[in-house]
Amino acid sequence: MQKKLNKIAKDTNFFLKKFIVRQKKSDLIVAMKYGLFSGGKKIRSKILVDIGSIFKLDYKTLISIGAAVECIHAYSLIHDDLPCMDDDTIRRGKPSAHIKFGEATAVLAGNSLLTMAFEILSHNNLRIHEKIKIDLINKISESSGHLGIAGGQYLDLSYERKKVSFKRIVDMEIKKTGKLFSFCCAAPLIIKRKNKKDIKKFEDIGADIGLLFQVADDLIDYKGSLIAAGKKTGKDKKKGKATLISLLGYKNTIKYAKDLIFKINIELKKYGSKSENLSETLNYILNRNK
Ligand code: GRG
Repeated sequence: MQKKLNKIAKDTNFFLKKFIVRQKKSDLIVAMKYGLFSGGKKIRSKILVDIGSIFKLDYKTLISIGAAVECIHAYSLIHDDLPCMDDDTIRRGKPSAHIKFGEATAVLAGNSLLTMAFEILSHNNLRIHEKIKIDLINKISESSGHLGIAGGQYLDLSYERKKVSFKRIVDMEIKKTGKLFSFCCAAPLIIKRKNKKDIKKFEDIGADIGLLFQVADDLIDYKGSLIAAGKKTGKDKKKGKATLISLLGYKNTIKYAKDLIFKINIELKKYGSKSENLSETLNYILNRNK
C-alpha cells in the first residue's frame, strides 16, 4: 500500500511541478510550492485513482484531477493553520506556511492554490470533454465553499467549547473533510457520464471515507505523537474541539470507524476484486499514524 501511495504522490508532484514551470514566475510561487511539496500523503489522489481504476479510467487523467484536488487540500491546510483559524505553528514536521512566510503571504498563496485547481481542471492539456470539465469544476467548487470545506471549518470553529450533538459533529466533519473525498469518489463517474443516482451513491461513499479520515485524524490528535504526526497533538482537548472522541470516548470512536469501513466495503462488494485497492486504502486510513 505504501509503495502505491508513494508512486501516486510522486506522479502528482511531478504533474504539479511541470504545471507550475510552464507558468510565468511570481513571488508567491515559493510559498505555494511549500504548501504543495513539503510532505503530504496525497491520499485524496489515491482515492481518485482507486475509484478511477474500478471504472477503467486513464491513469494520467486521474493524476491531473488529483493534482487539482491536492491544490485545494494544500490551500485548506495553509489557511487552517492561520492564527485566526486553528493557530498552528507546525505542519508536516515543518513550520506552518504563515510562520515561514508571514500571514499575508500565506493567505495569498492559499488563495492562489485554490484558483490553480480551476486552472488545472479547465486546461487544454486535460483531455476530457468541455462539458465534463464544467461538471467537475462545478462539483469541486461546491465541495470547497460554504456547503463544503469552508462551511465545515466555520462549524468546527463555532463549536469550540460547546456541547454539540452527534448529528452536528458528523455533519461538520463531512463538510470540513468529507466533501473533498466525495469529489474524488464522484469525479470518475462524472467523467464516465454515469447517471445522477450512481454519482450520488459514490459521493455518499466519499462522505463516509472523509468521515473515516477525519475520525482517524482525531484519533491521532488524541493518542499520537508530534514526531510521527508531524504536527502538535493533544490540541483538540485543549481547544475544546467538538469531536466524536469528546462525545463517544476513545474506544467507541474506534468501533465507529471500524463500522464505517464495514459499511463502505458492503457498498463496494458488487465491484468485486476491482475494489480491493480501495478497501486496502480504507484500512491504511484508519491505521496510519500521520
Ligand atoms: C475553502 C479550501 C477552503 C479552505 C478554507 C481553513 C479551511 C477553510 C478549512 C480547513 C479544512 C481542514 C484543514 C480540514 C482538515 C482535514 C484534514 C484531516 C487534513 C489533514 O489531511 P492529510 O492528513 O494531510 O491528508 P497531508 O499532510 O498528508 O497532506
